[in-house]
Amino acid sequence: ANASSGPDESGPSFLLTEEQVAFRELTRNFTANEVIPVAAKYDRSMEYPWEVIKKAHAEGLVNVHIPEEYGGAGLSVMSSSIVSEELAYGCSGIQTAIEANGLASAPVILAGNDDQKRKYLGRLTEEPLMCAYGVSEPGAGSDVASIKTRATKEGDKYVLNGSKCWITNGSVANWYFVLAKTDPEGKPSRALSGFIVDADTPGITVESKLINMGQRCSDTRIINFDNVVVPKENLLGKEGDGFKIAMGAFDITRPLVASGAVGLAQRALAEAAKYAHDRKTFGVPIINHQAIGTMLADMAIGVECSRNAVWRASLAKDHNDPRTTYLASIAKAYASQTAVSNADKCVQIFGGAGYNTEYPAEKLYRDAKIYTLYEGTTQIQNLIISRVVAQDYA
Ligand code: CS8
Ligand code: FAD
Repeated sequence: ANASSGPDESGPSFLLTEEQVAFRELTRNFTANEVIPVAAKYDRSMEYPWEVIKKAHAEGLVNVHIPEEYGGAGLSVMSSSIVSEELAYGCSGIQTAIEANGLASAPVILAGNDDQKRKYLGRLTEEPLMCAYGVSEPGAGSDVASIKTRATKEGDKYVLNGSKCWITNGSVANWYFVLAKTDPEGKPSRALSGFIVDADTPGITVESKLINMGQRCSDTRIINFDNVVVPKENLLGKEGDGFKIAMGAFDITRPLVASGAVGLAQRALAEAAKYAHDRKTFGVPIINHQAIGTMLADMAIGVECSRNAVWRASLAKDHNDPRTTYLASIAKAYASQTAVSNADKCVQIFGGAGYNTEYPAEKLYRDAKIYTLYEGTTQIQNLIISRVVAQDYA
């Protein structure tokens, strides 16, 4: 019913194409049948969701924005955002594990040469292999330019030394995107380079799983690089391009992380509304109490506005809009706040049951918080947005 042939000359349209509706239905069914039934189990065991990922890979729901010539679905950011939202509706931990592949492959899509793309993207589409994006370090998260990992050129190789922290898919990755300093004396944004590093290279050690508040089946690790030799063929772009490559990846993935937050926010609304129909107090279903209705209305407003912001940012990236970074930050900041707020209201509407593991509310509450932290904290999104505002009105 929501299908159309796409945007036309009449201007902006929120109608989805037939292909987008089909992807939404495919993912929605997959989520209902394969994700929702196992989400609580994986949350409790904190086990990596390999079985779900293998099935998602077989359905074509992993690596969706890898170009078709390298075996991917070649979806636009806009279409990918629909897939991310639907998966996160079922379990944002599983969706994060899946989308971390999208994040790690983004620098290769943006800056890789044909050989690098064929080898490393092709591999991901042929079989269910994971990859990881290694930028953050124990001493540097928000301030990317201050990372310490060193890549020293020795003949036709680079030697990497340092540690990366909080790396999603860290222990299951087949290869890593690693940002490292190649010119310690250079201007911060030209001092870094991006590398593709095979995970089985000698000198790499992966520490034990970090135990997080939520999204507990997602695998987050510290990775150490001790004299890790990387052939120069694995340098992405040119020396000094790394900072811009790493930032460019976020233009694709911040809208996709934000769409995950929308999925979670929508799930919180759905669970709260269903419970509010069933639960009676003072002789009526609690949905009839105006105070509950107002909370549900606020949750719905949050979902719709966040999704609009995500679609706006996604389309901006797809159309090379120069304000993409700014719009991606707006979507990320707003949708993550909505996820936290909706999860909080969901727990509130469930009353005591919201605090208990028998219902999905408490998991949503724990899972939501990360959205304000990873892929750039809310304060960093605000920094990016405020710099543009300052320039606009200078
Ligand atoms: O440091 C930047 C920043 O974004 N910090 C946040 C870091 C972050 O988001 N980390 C996330 C890590 S990954 C993660 O969390 C994974 S979550 C788990 C997986 C989930 C599933 C997907 C900053 C604070 C915004 C900027 O820092 P500054 O040091 O102030 O640099 P700038 O002066 O802004 O920029 C320096 C040069 O870089 C250019 N630039 C900036 N942004 C971009 C983009 N594209 C291309 N180039 C960019 N977006 C900028 O123009 C400057 O260029 P110059 O030529 O030097 O003038
Ligand atoms: P800090 O940078 O130390 O920030 C601390 C506080 O100061 C925050 O509130 C921050 O907003 C605030 N702050 C910092 N600078 C400013 C400023 N200029 N103005 C105002 N406030 C400021 N990274 C990867 O590279 N790859 C991954 O796959 C990955 N996955 C992750 C998964 C999880 C579960 C987590 C928790 C993190 C992950 N990260 C990953 C790292 C994540 O991107 C960082 O944690 C995040 O960018 C914040 O960095 P930090 O933790 O070092 O906090």
